[in-house]
Amino acid sequence: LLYTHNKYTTMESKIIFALDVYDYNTAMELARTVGEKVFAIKINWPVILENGIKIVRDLSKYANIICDFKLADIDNTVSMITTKVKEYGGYGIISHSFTGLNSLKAVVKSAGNMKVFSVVSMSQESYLDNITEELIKISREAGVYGLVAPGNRPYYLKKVKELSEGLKIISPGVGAQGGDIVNAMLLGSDYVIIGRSIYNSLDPLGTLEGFSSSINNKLNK
Ligand code: 3DU
Repeated sequence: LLYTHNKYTTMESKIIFALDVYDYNTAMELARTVGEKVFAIKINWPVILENGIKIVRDLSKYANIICDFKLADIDNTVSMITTKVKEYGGYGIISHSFTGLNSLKAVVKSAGNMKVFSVVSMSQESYLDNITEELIKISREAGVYGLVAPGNRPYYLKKVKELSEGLKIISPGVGAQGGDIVNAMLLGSDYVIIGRSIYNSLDPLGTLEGFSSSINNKLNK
């Protein structure tokens, strides 16, 4: 198999798989199973804390990897982290935006051609709900590629969509956290992030395909 850029997807997928497991073999096996049926695989601290950053390179064999590190620090530190993710072949990185324009700009700069997504609203109530508009403004000014907004809280997803001016929206909160995939897409998500509903199911690939066909059935009519 030859891997060139954007090599993974044999079909257009609207799903980002949240691979929140610890074990290396489990992670690799899940990635191998669903890799070509998803837009990307999102990893978070659980898999990194157990395996280190090198797993980004290993997983990249199967899918675009988005590192959900929710960066929230000064410019130098977020820059150092972003640089490391890039070195290991990350496709994208997720940063907070409440730390302000300077930090977020540092992420975008160090990311180079990696996609930067910034969190502007969480899937649970948080202080960010008071400042979502400002966070979108900061994000746009910093030049991010996309925004993270909840797929299980219609009011906030709609609000983010209205102010997003073409930035991509990726949405957690579908499945285990109660959000509905079709509602989220209708309200403006470009991609939905799904973790537990897929990796805890007895048939991850079948479950994933079920989510995909529910989008295709409802949205392509
Ligand atoms: O609830 P799930 O298992 O489908 O996983 C959702 C993923 O998205 C998980 O990695 C979580 O850390 C991340 N996420 C949220 O759930 C909510 C947010 O506001 C931001 C990220």
